[in-house]
Amino acid sequence: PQLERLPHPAHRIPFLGDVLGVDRSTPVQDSMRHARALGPIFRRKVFGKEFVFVWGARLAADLADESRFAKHVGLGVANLRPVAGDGLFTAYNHEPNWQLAHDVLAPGFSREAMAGYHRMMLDVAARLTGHWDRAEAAGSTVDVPGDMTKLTLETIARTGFGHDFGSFERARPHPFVTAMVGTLSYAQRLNSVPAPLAPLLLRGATRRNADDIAYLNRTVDDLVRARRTDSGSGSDSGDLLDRMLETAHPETGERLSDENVRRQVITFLVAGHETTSGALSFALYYLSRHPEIAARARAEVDRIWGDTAAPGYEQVAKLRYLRRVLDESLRLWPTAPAFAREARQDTVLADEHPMRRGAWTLVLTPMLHRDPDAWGADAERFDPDRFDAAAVRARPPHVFKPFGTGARACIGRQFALHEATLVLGLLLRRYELRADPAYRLKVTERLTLMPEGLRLRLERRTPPA
Ligand code: MNH
Repeated sequence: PQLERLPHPAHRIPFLGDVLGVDRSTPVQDSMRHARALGPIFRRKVFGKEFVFVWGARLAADLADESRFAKHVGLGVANLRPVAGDGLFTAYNHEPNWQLAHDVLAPGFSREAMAGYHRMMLDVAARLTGHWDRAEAAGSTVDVPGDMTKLTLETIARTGFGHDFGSFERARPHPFVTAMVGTLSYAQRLNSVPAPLAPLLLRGATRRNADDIAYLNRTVDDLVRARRTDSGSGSDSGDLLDRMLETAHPETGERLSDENVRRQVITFLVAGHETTSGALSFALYYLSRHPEIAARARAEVDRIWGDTAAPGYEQVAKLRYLRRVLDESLRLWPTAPAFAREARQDTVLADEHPMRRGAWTLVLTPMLHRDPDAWGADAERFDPDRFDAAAVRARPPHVFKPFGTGARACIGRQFALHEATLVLGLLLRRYELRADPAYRLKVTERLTLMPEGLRLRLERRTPPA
């Protein structure tokens, strides 16, 4: 969009933080504040650079037109290139490895594949409930985001690569996790310093980041090598790694290179756990704050699962109300809070804002999800019934985008939704969730969003016989 014409925050005298880029720990929530003041499209300086933000439903719907717009790899995504290279999430649209990996991996996220992961997801969930049972018995509270992150990391490691980080058994995170988190926060920090000063300001961090990446690469290469050796002996775990190593492209017969497999493994570990962990954590926050909604969801679980010790794949898909709770949590706090779209050719956004080929804009998802034009005057209120079938039909399309849009939308969507619904069902069936009335929602940002410091007290319940 033509920059000069767009509304922007009033200028003020820059303070040191603006210059050094420190003290910018909540860029998303700051942008939400500006969005409320400036309207559906605006520009603002973040990290010393000018960005255009879009959140109005009509504008966002136009950006979903794949014939004129595509994913833009920039900012936080581009900063992850040294770690994730041309892996699915960070690949440029024109890189041949995107289409190749997409085609090879898509069956790994099909319904049948998901039904195969279900058992492994149940096993990991049992480690969470074991941990929570002990906390309940001891009368202590549980660390929701911390434990959800352990759960989702173990789930993707297991279903993806048959690996066990032992997160629930460790006092400190596995070194692989520390390295991964290190590279993520480094990527975020890179945004917050002016590029020319980065070598100076981040010198120590840059060295640590290189070590972290080397460690990630080494660990993944070992894993892949081990798998290549024992696949000769006929073991077949049916996980994502097997698919990557064994599947040839259906038409061209091409395979992923070793280098690319390494990129994909790291991509899935990174993309597949913090986002889902945040989604679960926000859902648990809202469930603990709305006992009547929790009761309704719990009644559904009791009705559909009865006293089955281990619910089957199909029994998770039937939890329609619980799915709405999850959708509604992802509406208010989409844990991947923005995605970037660029013009494929010179075009005019929503007949109003001229864009040159290659120009790009950020869709600010939490605000798109609160646009009164699409969601009504009470858009800030938590209400899962917004996702019942009739209400969904009554809304314009392209106003709910927690998983992005188009060809580059999230490949792990069904995976995340299945995992999260399964786990919420298991937790609701097993515990009453008691919120600390003094807790005020505080959202932290680290590329993804998370309810900081959320702890819950649990009470075991006896499910109906
Ligand atoms: Mn996921 C892309 C959100 C879970 C793997 N994911 C995206 C995008 C969003 C997103 C938004 C698009 C980003 C962009 O346009 O730049 N993802 C989520 C959310 C959850 C999630 C909110 C959980 C909730 N994602 C998962 C899981 C996996 C995964 C689980 C893997 C198992 N996501 C990906 C990959 C991509 C992606 C891979 C890149 C897809 C592509 O470009 O082809």
